[in-house]
Amino acid sequence: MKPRILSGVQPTGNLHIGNYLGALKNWAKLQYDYESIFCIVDLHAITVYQDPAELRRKIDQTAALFIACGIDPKQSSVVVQSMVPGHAELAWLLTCVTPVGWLERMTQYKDKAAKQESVGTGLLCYPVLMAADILIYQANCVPVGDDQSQHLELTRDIAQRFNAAYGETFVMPETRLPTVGARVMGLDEPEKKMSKSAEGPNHSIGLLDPPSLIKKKIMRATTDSNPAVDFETMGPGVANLITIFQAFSGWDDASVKSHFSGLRYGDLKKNVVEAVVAGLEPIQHKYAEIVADPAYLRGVLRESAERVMPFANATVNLVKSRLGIYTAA
Ligand code: AQP
Repeated sequence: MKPRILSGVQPTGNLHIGNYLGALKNWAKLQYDYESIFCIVDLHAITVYQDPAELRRKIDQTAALFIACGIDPKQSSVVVQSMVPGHAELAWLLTCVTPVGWLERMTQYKDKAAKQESVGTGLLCYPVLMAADILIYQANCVPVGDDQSQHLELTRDIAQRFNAAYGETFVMPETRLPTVGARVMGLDEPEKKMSKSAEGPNHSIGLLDPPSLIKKKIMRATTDSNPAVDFETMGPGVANLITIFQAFSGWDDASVKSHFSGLRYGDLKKNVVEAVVAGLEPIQHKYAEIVADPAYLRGVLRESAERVMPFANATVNLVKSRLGIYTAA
């Protein structure tokens, strides 16, 4: 039997090249070596207010983008989290074994809470729901970008604590980061990770951005005061552009170094534009095909939920019986 992987994306904002390079591109490669479950984590999205109609549209858009980025629904399950009730149920059961101090320490919670006037309980408990997403499928491996490493540590801590208190129940999941593109930074603020929720118009490159917009954003990307690429002294903005180029082109370190050393920033940026436009073109083409056939997408989501539901229910029942409470009739 193949080992299992699980990962997810929130259906918020516009998916960007950080999501692609940090997560989706890696998933598409790994799906042939693992039994794969990829989730649109809509229950995570509602930890902050979402317009209901817009959220529904984003759920479908995210699912379509998974497939456009190379996830093959015959090979992998494309699961909307809210269609499998066990995620929320297991999250509650795990919340009861999780000390609140563990959650208050999460840097993503601290960052997001600092931006809210009133902090919802869901925002604090978000990492427990993420632990439930992973543990419900007894996933062996979780391919994510580097920003999720702390949450993965917490998932292991929760699993260990449950196993120690109630007996061996959960598989211990490993984190798997991509070799290039594990942390793509904002084009306008290269000290911060590229994020869907950031507001600057030139912050991120959306997977559905047209070539003219991609060009405009990259040509305006923050660099530094050097006149040309110097690998010894370059700042985070230039390093980020080179990472993006390398991740899209697949060039090795030596080729990247010899090609870009001494190149003026305008030329560096033109190279990056070409690589990104060429990399996104087939994704955008496939996306247009998928959205032209909404029945196909609905079928994929329904079949995927039906495929994973028995497994999710079995884990929830195992956990409930370990805790000494009733399982579903
Ligand atoms: N900048 C990034 N570089 C590499 N990987 C990234 N991921 C996210 N940003 C980067 C990876 O994408 C997957 C989905 O993450 P997400 O849905 O949390 O995306 P986001 O862009 O981080 O979304 P938000 O809504 O803007 O969240 P915050 O506000 O937390 O940044 C994950 O595998 C993630 O590692």
